[in-house]
Amino acid sequence: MSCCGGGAMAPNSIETITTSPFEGQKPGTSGLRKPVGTFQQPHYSENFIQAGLIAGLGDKLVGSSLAVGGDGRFFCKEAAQLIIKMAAANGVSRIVIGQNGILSTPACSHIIRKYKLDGGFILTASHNPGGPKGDFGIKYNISNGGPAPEGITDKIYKITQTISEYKIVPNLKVDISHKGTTSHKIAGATLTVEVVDSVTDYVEFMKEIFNFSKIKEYVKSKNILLNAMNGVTGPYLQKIFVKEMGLPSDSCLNCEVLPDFGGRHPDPNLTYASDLVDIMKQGKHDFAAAFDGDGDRNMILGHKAFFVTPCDSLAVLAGNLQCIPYFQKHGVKGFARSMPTSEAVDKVAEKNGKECFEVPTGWKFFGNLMDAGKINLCGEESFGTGSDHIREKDGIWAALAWLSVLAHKNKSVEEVLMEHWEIYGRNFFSRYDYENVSAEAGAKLMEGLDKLIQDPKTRGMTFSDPTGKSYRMQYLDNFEYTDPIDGSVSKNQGIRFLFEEGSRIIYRLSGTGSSGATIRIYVEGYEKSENPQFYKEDAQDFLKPLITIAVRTSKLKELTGRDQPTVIT
Ligand code: VG1
Ligand code: CO
Repeated sequence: MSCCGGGAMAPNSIETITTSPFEGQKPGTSGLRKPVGTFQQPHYSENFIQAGLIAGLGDKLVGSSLAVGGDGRFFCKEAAQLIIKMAAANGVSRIVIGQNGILSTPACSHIIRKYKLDGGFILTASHNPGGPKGDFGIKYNISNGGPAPEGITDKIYKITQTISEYKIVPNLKVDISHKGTTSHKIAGATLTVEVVDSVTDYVEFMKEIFNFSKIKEYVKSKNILLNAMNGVTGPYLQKIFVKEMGLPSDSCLNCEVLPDFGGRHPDPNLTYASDLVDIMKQGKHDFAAAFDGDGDRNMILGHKAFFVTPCDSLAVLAGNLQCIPYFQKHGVKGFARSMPTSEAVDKVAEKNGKECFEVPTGWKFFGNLMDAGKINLCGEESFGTGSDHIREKDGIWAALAWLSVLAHKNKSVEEVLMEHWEIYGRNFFSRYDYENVSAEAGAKLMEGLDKLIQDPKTRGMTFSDPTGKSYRMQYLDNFEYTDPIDGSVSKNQGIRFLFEEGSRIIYRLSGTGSSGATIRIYVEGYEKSENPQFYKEDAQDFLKPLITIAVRTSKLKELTGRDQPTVIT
């Protein structure tokens, strides 16, 4: 019998809604990312969430537990409520959610692990712009706290291609603006929703990993700047650096979490965080870090905007494990990097007798290695650094790790880098991004390169730039990865040209864009010199011949009409 009369639904009753598939719901490098308007279409988000619940939780779905958190961008709150309603209808019995639906990606990963949850939904398009005209994203993470591996994302995609119905409790209303636990009766079962403080668990964890009093002493004697870029890290930075460490509040910039990130790209690189670079150039500060929309990326700058490439950042941390209490306590077995990331960390591994793994682009590939205890520190050239404390990359962790190194050594960022290069040599690295080219041009470029690598003539060839600088080909392929733990194979992960003496050119298409294509060209060259001055050379100058060769060989100008990249890192 209905309680409300007139054929109205009983409160909290489960409805099964008929739907049909949408094209293109294939999770990319890190979840499904599309323009907000796409997610707002009737049934679009619902279809993807239903597929995520089924593929992610399988026969554990009824009675399972989930984390939900997002980076505060436009549509996060609506999506969080939708997930609660659908999780309830699918029999989930426990949800842990950040207050107002807000959790940074690393904080969400930590919460899944700490509360021993079966999985989670992270609501973010990371560094992609937000707002009603920007991007939104949904990512499913598994019980280890990491992004779902390809086996699960493939299953999600498959389900979205044939989906015909989803389940929802349309009337369920949960107040996520107040901390606390509420219980909801759903068709004879109970759903418990725990609204937790967005920052507390994470900050407590950082205090276990790092020596806060040592960092506090150090940062008080220096001028440091942290830039949240109006993404999710603002409240975390204020808690850690202002409240805990006593820095003035103006040392943390753009800390208000804005649904459109103030209209900018929340991407911590030299182009999109140029305001921070400009301040640092004035020479009044010793250290700066910036973070992306969901808080998993970081950029590290030293005095006068001395730029640490993410590849070097990883290698420096790997070379200075003694400065970080967590590594001292738990030990470090090995390192890993994504394929396009420079081989700087490999040099550290080699010299210090550690294993080093090379995986495809995307944090999901590190999870198995961490779970198996094979690696404890890893990173990507795309401003991602992290350890096995969680299963996502972690921007604030990286800044605290750097501050630990600086405090321990009492050296400047530049001095730490110089010392590193003198021991290991320098892997000069640069990435050229050509954003928003047509999907067709992107595909053609990759096809052309694929043909080239299959041509036996290319092997053993010497490539020269107009000045006569030449590189002899040593090995080339389209990178393929076999996961050493579960044996799963990932093909077509990027075209690699490996030259003699450690120079590399790598090409791949981005898997995080929401329309068209983004071509990424990664260029690397290695040098070891007796003269330390040599290491100060500008990477662009050092790599110029290789960049010229990379652009020409791919026929980039002819195929895309682009003369210049959108972003140079
Ligand atoms: C990019 C980066 C990759 C990173 C991914 C997600 O992917 O290159 O290294 O893991 O973004 O990072 P792609 O496919 O566009 O190259 V985030 O901070 O956007 O979650
Ligand atoms: Co991110």
